[in-house]
Amino acid sequence: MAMSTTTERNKILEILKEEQSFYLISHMQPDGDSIGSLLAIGEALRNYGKEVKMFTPNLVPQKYLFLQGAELVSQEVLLDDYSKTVIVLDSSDLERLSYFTDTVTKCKKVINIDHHVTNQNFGTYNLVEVEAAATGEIIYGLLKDLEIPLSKTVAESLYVAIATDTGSFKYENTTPATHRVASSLLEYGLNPGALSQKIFDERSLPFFMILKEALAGLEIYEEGKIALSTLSKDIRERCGATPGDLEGIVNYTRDIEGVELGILFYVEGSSEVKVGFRSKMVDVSELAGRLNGGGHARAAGCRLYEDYETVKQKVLEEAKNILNKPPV
Ligand SMILES: [Mn+2]
Repeated sequence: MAMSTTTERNKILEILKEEQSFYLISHMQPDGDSIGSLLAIGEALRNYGKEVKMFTPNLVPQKYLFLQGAELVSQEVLLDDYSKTVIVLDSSDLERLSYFTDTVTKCKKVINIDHHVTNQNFGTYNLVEVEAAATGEIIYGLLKDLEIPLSKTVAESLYVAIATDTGSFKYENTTPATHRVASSLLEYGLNPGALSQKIFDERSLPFFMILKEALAGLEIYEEGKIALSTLSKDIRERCGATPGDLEGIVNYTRDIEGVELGILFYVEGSSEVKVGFRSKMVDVSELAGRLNGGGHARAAGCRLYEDYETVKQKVLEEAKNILNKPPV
């Protein structure tokens, strides 16, 4: 399990204090935590007198565009000074940075801030706190230690980071510490109801069209313990779905009463299938790991380069193995 030492954390704090200019980047297919963490540390460092440039390999999803600084996030590889420190957020490995990977690797110092159990400790300095519910929770701790006063908008970005990675404080990763951080953030005058409506409740029409297809294609295995569905590229295009519209669809497979393990296949081509896993008790990061993927205990995924039928049989077999494994 990846754990950072106090020395490494102190070194990171020292770099954040002493260096003047940073590149910040978070992972592909951005979620609320990656975007919220990126914008929060970006704005906080800027308020602290630093120069920052923020990057993601994909556009900031529509529903997070209201966050302060979202328009400053670039998809262009404008990291031209390799002597600068690059801070990688919420990414278990460098491949999650998509077409930025090579350039980031060239930078002299890489600071890796993350909470995934599967983190590869790829940084020059690593701050991997697996007990943190979100990378945003780690950023909050760093900003406190740096004694950088939070603005309302920094607090809002951090709140969005934590609220999304905990599924609105519903997932098992939600700890007393998570609530303590969220509580301090609300002190900045945030409106949790309005934020929830924006980031959770309101979904695009394509999302509901896709959900309809996913539910129509539901299959049940292992006496109701496994539920799966498949979304072809065709269906996704017909519904006009962007990657953001697919977020959360997989949860519906897991949420069925009696189901322990939910699986969603996204067919990307004749020899590429992305797979999402959700569970109630089973450790799906282990399941994903066996299939060259990764993630969290209750939410993980993998990508397999074979045809759909082969992938489906392989995944089902491993899923059954995990499900029937005696508890440790
Ligand atoms: Mn995260």
